[in-house]
Amino acid sequence: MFRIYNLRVTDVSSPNPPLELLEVAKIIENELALRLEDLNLPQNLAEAAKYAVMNGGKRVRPALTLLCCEAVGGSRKQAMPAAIAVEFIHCFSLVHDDLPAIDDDDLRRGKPTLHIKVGEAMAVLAGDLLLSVAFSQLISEQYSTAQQATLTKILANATSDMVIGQVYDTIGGLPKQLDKHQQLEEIHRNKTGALIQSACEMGAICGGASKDALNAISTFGRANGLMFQIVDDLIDLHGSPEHVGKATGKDEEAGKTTYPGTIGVEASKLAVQELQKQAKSALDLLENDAETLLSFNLWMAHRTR
Ligand code: GRG
Repeated sequence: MFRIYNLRVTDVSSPNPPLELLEVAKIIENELALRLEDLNLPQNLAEAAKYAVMNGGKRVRPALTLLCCEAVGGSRKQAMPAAIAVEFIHCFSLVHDDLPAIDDDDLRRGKPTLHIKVGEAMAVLAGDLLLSVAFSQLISEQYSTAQQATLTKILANATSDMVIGQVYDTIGGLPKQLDKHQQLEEIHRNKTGALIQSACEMGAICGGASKDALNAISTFGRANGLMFQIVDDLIDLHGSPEHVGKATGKDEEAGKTTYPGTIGVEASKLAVQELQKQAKSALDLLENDAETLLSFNLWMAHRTR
């Protein structure tokens, strides 16, 4: 056992996040379950939504929201509604991404995907539901009207960027003037990076961040978001479905534009290191202690699923 940025960790390349972060994920899980119950849905839709959300996700995005709020001097509690909102959006995106019309996946988080479990129509509808109830989380009395408006704008923009990224990735339409490397970055920053960046920025807004602190968190989130997808590309290339909990090797099979496919495995690993350093430098600009957030970022650079 050794310490990284003050957290006790058994191994940086452990598939599981540091212990303290597993605890954060557990608190988020409890809150997700409560928020779903509060929706008062017909039983079949409630079961589908629960299956889509309460199924062993790592809770990376909501954990970032809580930790970014804390890193600008707020409390984790202040950031909870925004954290739930971003995880609902993420779960919606996974459900729709897995559909036969898009990625056509049978396995997600180690279990049959939602459309395999309940059929395509219900999976589409449960995804739609999660997309809408995500935004109602932001209309929370915990937030001022100005905060509600800012949070809504950040999450709506990130969600539409994610859809744009998915269109680029699966259908095409990238701006023609971009070279191969720029195309790659454009896909990744939209498809995955935007939502992760928004998770961080929303945390900062919930914590009442100053302009400088919000800028620092935004830079952190941007680097962290791109890094996350490059690591995901490497996992898709090298991971086993049993370990990762979803089909792997699919990017290459589908001829997708990936980092390792475009710049090679070693250069992709270097890009991860570089982005991790950029994320760390951004946190150095904060007045508050961001050690937990930094530890999380480090684990994200080394994760294996
Ligand atoms: C609007 C029809 C329609 C579809 C939306 C936008 C979209 C489809 C899909 C989003 C694109 C997507 C799935 C990007 C991949 C992002 C990614 C790496 C997901 C896995 O995230 P993890 O590892 O998953 O955090 P867990 O299971 O831990 O939550």
